[in-house]
Amino acid sequence: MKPDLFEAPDYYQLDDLFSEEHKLVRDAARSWVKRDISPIIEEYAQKAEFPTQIINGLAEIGAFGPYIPAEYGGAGLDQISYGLIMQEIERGDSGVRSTASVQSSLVMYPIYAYGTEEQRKKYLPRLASGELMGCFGLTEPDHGSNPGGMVTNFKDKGDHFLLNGAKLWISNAPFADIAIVWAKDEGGRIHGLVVERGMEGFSTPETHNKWSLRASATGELIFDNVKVPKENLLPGKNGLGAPLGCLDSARYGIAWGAIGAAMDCYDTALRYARERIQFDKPIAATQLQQKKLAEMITEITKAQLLAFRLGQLKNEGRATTAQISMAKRNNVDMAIRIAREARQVLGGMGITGEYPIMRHMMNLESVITYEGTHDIHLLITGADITGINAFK
Ligand code: TGC
Ligand code: FAD
Repeated sequence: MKPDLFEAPDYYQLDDLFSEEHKLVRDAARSWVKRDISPIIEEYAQKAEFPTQIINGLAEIGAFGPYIPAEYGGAGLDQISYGLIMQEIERGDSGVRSTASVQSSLVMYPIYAYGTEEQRKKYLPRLASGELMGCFGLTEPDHGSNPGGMVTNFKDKGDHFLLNGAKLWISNAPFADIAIVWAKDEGGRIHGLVVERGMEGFSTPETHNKWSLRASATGELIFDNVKVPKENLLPGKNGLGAPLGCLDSARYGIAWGAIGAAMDCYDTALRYARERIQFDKPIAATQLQQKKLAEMITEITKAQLLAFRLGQLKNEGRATTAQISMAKRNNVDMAIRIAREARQVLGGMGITGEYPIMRHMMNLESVITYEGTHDIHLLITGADITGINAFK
């Protein structure tokens, strides 16, 4: 892969709105991605392997639990810093950002928000340092967009719960030490359980042959009469709203992350267009290529402003699920469109691993599907503005 010459676009001088802490956190993540992700990521994506050696680095830049209080090992940062870390990591690769999103918002967050003090102390510091890695099991083979229909269930056996069922498409599953598993009790109410690797009857087969998110490990969670200690139930919240509350946080991070992937594609295409000579002049001198590049920076700028305002609302505890859906949907769609256009600017070179664009483009096919598909987020906005739920 070519050397990482990335220069972040900031067309509307958003830097003026960031605090010194925001910029420090972002620049640390940016330097780490240049040093530890860019040189290796293409190779790991090509061989479809998660680079486990980056776990310590992710922990050091505060990517595991950025907004979890320091007393539990988190970085104690605000939501804009969290977003900026996700942006920088996804500038490197969406699969690496996935690992950080899952660990922070789908594993640490539910333990922090719904767990007991004992559970927080037991798991959070070790998750923040990367000593323990986690995954989040909501989706099932027959229940993706409609997680409320899940069939994974547990029965009360007196001194323990007996868990049965299966989860599909689970990021980090093949190597996770713990899984936050959403399952129904005998009354059909959804609860979160902490399932630990090594519990009898619990297995995590890897999902192979992905054309997308190849540097992220994806797998199944299979529960065959798994005895789960009663103290592993997260007691603070139950019902579908409990996992959906975690998704709010992860989707918010993705709204920022997608900007990173788009910025990398734009920056690569801009540099290439200035250097690539055809018909005796740089292709950047042609109106058609300028149109592509001008539209890219316009869309990136709009997405940056959307994410920044959402971050302010999130810091004030005022961001709604529907506002988060709008930003996740818009920004991921923006990124995938830019990846497709940027790929064309590079001509044939755009399909090679010499440049990051094709990898971003393929990754974004997962990002536009997971954490709620593009269409599901549109329906969330539709329900919010009309007051009529079109899901059912
Ligand atoms: P609905 O009737 O709308 O809601 C059920 C209950 O949940 C409450 N609720 C929320 N509570 C907290 N936070 C939220 N964001 C909430 N949204 C809804 C709601 O008030 C209700 O409460 P109650 O007390 O009345 O029961 O539910 P529905 O069955 O109609 O479904 C709504 C729908 C389709 C929007 C939702 O299920 C959905 O978002 N589907 C998409 C599924 C999804 O996003 N899956 C993601 C799996 S995890 C993943 O992909 C990780 S990718 C890895 C990575 O990030 O890298
Ligand atoms: P379906 O729900 O079957 O949807 C298929 C199509 O139908 C979509 O286009 C959808 O928009 C459309 N559709 C569905 N319902 C409606 C409707 N009512 N109206 C109109 N259109 C509709 N899940 C986890 O729990 N944890 C993870 O860590 C995780 N990681 C993932 C990693 C990857 C790489 C991928 C690809 C997925 C991951 N997922 C994870 C699962 C992801 O959240 C689901 O794939 C997603 O929610 C969509 O579910 P589905 O694939 O079953 O599609």
